Amino acid sequence: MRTIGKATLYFFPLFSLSLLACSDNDPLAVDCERDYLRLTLHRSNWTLAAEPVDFTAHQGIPTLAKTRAEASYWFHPQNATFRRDFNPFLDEEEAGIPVDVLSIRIPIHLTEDQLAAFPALAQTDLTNRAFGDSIWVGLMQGFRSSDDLQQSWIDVSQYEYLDIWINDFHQEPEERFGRLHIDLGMMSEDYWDPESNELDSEDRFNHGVFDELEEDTGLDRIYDPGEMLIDNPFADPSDPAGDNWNPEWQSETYPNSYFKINGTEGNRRLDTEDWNGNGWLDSGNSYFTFSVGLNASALVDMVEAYANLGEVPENNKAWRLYRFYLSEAEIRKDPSENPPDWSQIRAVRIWLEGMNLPGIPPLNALEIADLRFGDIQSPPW
Ligand SMILES: [Ca+2]
Ligand SMILES: [Ca+2]
Ligand SMILES: [Ca+2]
Ligand SMILES: [Ca+2]
Repeated sequence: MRTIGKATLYFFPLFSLSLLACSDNDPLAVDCERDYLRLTLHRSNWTLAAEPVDFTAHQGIPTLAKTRAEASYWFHPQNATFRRDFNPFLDEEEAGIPVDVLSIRIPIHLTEDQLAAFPALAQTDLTNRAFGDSIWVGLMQGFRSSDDLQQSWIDVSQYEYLDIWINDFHQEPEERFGRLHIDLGMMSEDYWDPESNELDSEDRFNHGVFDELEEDTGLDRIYDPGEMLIDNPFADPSDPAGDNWNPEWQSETYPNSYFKINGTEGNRRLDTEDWNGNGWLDSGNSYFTFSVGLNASALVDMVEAYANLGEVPENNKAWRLYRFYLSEAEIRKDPSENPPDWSQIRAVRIWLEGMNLPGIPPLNALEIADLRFGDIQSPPW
């Protein structure tokens, strides 16, 4: 290892890492653009994904809107990922520094322990399994500049590729399955109750101001006392719709559950499908798309990196870096829309399909440590 100014270069058996000083998390910050542009993974910037436009046509599945995995949730696991997970050669102090990751959990093929801890998920597990191969799940994020409210896109036209670090907890390559998709461009905002084809927002008076005392109802626009008890594992008589923000809920019986951390009622912020704040529901689709089977070889595979040292990553971690060249992206769009443009990327969606293969350890958790456009290889911090 050698150090040059603020940049530290590591020489690996498999790859080299260069760590630059830029660490700004704002996707629209200009300071980092020269070297890379990192998209924020912060939980609150993401919502469940609206239906990918191409799914039905490409896979012959007629009712995709109904096959999004039920009761999925996403959160930042505490003290579960460390710099050593991405670099076996760090000194002890740096190796133990935590790395924030975004974790998506899908209630499917849950273990007996998990079901015993939280029996309400048993029915959801069955429902998700019953979707068979058509089950999918994902998160999406619309871009909005904090400086210029008129700008609701990012320009990535100067970048060569997109890197993503993922962990699916499958260390054996033959046990890796499922397919990861990343969509970039313009996509429908309609992730909540898409069959109604309406803008769902807590801003019930559509006046552009969030009144926390009057409007923090959740996207159903109903407070607890008026909610109907619905068939949802996270619902109970105190929250009949199961839409409350409640990060501690069930954490005693199911540690690190975070089931209701994404609840929209009582989270003290405006929840809306209207990312770009233009006042209506944008439902058009025109975007670039990448995908990779999770059994494909990765640019960097930390299981291999550790194996070369005669070691195994702890806790079944299987961190891998996949790289997608922008020039190789495919396009998906509605017939009426213009083709997408790398200089105006309005949203990103990450989604999984093919998670349901009985007899193989389940793909029911995916962690993401980094998502960036770049021209350097570097670890996710
Ligand atoms: Ca809607
Ligand atoms: Ca509600
Ligand atoms: Ca509620
Ligand atoms: Ca809210």
